[in-house]
Amino acid sequence: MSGTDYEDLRGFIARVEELGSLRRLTGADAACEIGGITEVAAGLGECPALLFDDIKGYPRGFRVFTNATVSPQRAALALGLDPALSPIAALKAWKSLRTGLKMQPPLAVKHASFFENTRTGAEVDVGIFPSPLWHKQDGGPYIGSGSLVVMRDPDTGWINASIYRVQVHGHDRVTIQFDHPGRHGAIIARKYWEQGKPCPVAIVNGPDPSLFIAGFEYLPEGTSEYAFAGAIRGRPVEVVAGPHSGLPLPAGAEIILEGMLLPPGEITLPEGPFGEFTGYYAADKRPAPVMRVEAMHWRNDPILLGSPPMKPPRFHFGLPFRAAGIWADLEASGVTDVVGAWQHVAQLMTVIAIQQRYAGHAKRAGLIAAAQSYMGRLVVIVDADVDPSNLADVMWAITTRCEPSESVDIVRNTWSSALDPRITMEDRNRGQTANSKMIIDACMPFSWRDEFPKTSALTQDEAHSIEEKWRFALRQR
Ligand SMILES: Cc1cc2nc3c(=O)[nH]c(=O)nc-3n(C[C@H](O)[C@H](O)[C@H](O)COP(=O)(O)O)c2cc1C
Ligand SMILES: [Mn+2]
Repeated sequence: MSGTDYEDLRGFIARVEELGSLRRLTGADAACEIGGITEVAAGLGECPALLFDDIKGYPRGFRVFTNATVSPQRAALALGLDPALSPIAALKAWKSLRTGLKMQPPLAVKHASFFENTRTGAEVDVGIFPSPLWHKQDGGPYIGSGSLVVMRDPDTGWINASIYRVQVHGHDRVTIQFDHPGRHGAIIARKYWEQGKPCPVAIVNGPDPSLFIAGFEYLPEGTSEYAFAGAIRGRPVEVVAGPHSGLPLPAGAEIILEGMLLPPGEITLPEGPFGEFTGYYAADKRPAPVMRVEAMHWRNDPILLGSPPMKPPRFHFGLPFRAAGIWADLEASGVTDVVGAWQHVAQLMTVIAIQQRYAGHAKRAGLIAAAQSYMGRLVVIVDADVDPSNLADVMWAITTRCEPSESVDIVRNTWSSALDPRITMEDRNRGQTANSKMIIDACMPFSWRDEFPKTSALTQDEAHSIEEKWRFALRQR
């Protein structure tokens, strides 16, 4: 892997523009309009990225960039892969790369463009940035929907930098929301709070896509997202020390907030509600820890990276990164001949394609994939001739190769979360956040696969070469 060919968010936007998928919009309202336009655009076939400027009530140049990586092409570009790869080929390339990635610790530098503008103390006003009200029933505007939250473990010095949403409550007050107590940020903050201290924290708004992807990855405790982003980039992330927090901050970032996350014993604020990636609200307002913002820094004409959760199938990433993880897990568990993996409906449905080798092969893959599928209820196993990224093909396999009375199993009490809309609020409140999963074996039955009716369809390779050869004639009007 040669790494990425962008340095910062602006470099990425320039590459997106070269691909022809950038749209510039002026005059939109941060209250619901930016969010609405973003959701509509994400549902269009070409799925353009959007750069909003001249936002109503804000100075020209204070911009919001959305749908950065929602298309498979731009998700590939963000990883430094060829955006012309087919989605399934891009995911396969990423799966292989990810297994061999070498962590690259960040590199300390002295200069950062975000020191072009600084405000501290009583001058701090987070309200100067056009934080969108993303969905109309959200509890308020969110400056952080695609922002990194940076903290240092007080015992080991490990820097955690992952994505948690950040709601604006006042000129120097924002909240940070942890989905559950196992989040690294929650674990680190608690260590400070237990000593009766506030936790130094920085919010990185407008990170580049390598940081955005790293912030979503499940990394082990002690591993910094900065090192993983460096591995994606093929060179270290450059960081400068925040003058107020001492925390390392990506030098290419657009807008930085530095401050303290206050002990919840002292203060909390009602956070949310916030539309989730399931397409629903998961809860009403809940108390969340408060960050007192002590300093803010921003580049001239700053760009806020916005990544609101939207109704599926729209998702932050146009390549299902979690499916690459499951694919690697299957291989690591000794399941051979996995030829593809994908997730549909914003990671709520997992599909694995295998070249069947023995009786029980498909179910072996299905059980592991089910165990590793967060929140989803559907796991489908298909034969190697079916493209798992093509939902129509997957449904064809289900409707022609699966006999429900024989080929479907249900596993109970499996991994979900408090965001799951199909678990009662009463259950969620008492921590009963498991669901069940249906494993659909949509492969030809192994024992009589040789007698299974032959398909009349073109193979994926045949279809591809015909499309290459006859593309011009087929597109003529
Ligand atoms: C756009 C986006 C928004 C997210 N928002 C939240 C959030 O508000 N709270 C949360 O706990 N996790 C959120 N996540 C998921 C975490 O970032 C993800 O699970 C990450 O791996 C957690 O990192 P950690 O292991 O360092 O805690 C979000 C992910 C993305 C991509
Ligand atoms: Mn982490």
